[in-house]
Amino acid sequence: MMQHEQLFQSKIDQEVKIEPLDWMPDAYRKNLVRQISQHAHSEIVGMLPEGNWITRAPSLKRKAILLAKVQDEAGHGLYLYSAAETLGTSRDQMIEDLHSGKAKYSSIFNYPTLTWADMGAIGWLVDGAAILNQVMLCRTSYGPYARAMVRICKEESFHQRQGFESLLVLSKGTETQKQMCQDAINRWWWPSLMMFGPKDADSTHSDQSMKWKIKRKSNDELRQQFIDMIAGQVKLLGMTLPDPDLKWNEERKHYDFGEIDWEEFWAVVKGNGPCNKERLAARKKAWDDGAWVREAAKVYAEKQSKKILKSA
Ligand code: BYC
Repeated sequence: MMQHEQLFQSKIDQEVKIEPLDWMPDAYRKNLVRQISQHAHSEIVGMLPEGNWITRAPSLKRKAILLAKVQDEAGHGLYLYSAAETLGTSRDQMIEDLHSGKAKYSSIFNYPTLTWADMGAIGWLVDGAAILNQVMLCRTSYGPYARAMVRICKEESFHQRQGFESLLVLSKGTETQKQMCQDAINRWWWPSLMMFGPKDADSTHSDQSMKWKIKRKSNDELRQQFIDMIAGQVKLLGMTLPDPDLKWNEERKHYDFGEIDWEEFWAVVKGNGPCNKERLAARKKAWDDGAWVREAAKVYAEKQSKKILKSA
């Protein structure tokens, strides 16, 4: 066992990817199943707030973009569930854990989408936050997860740009459109900062995940990178971020920022955010409504196998 563990750690240290059939510590496997499945759930639950606006997009062009984006999220969920399955868990188990509340999904998707400007703010801020985290995950130590992330990042990059461009149009529009744009930024800013997880000092998994190179940057490091990036971009929109303490710090060469409401974060993570119940109910309904499709696909696959066996 000791030898296995040494070989495993030296592969990680030498940047050799860990593959599904390689020996790995149980805790590494468990941690990855946790993170990848929660990531997959986030993509699937994340379709709901934006899906809410597909029928109300203001033009055919915006509708086509939004449809493509929401479909991309479904695809991301599929790549990620498949990556998690290579670790020996099943899709049914992961879905059950989501429905029972055992598995988490990103806190951000428990907030409502109140106006069309929220579609732009989600693309720019939420996908913007997601992409910083995911660029790091392209180099994560587990091969199937890293490879899934490469394609996901390409698509997220389009998502972020379409969000920014959509807000740019609003920011140059009528007074009402400008107000909608600012209001959406105000509502999504703090929840976006919470996406990066608790402060490093309060993070349960970071130390071990960094040693195993599952994570390569800490929650606080990525959060700071995001704030620096967005504080620059918001000027192009002529809008502001809702933080009176946001200020460039010449010494640190980073923006200082105000305190995140961690009570709100933990309340949302524990299931008490504005939309937690609604989101889970929507997912459960979709699962129940799809039961006949899964059943039909299973019977069809069994029939095909019998046919092949007969003709062999
Ligand atoms: N929300 O020890 P920590 C997208 C939990 S979706 C809820 O720091 P870790 C998109 C954490 O799970 C992209 N829970 O954890 C889709 C842990 O609890 P458990 C989503 C959170 O894992 C549609 C506990 O708090 N991205 O792009 O080392 C439309 C302690 O935290 C949150 C990913 O999932 C949170 N925000 O670090 C648009 C990326 N933060 O599990 C866009 C993959 C923390 O022990 N995930 N918790 O019960 C990660 O990189 C890491 O899991 C995190 C947290 C950085 C999020």
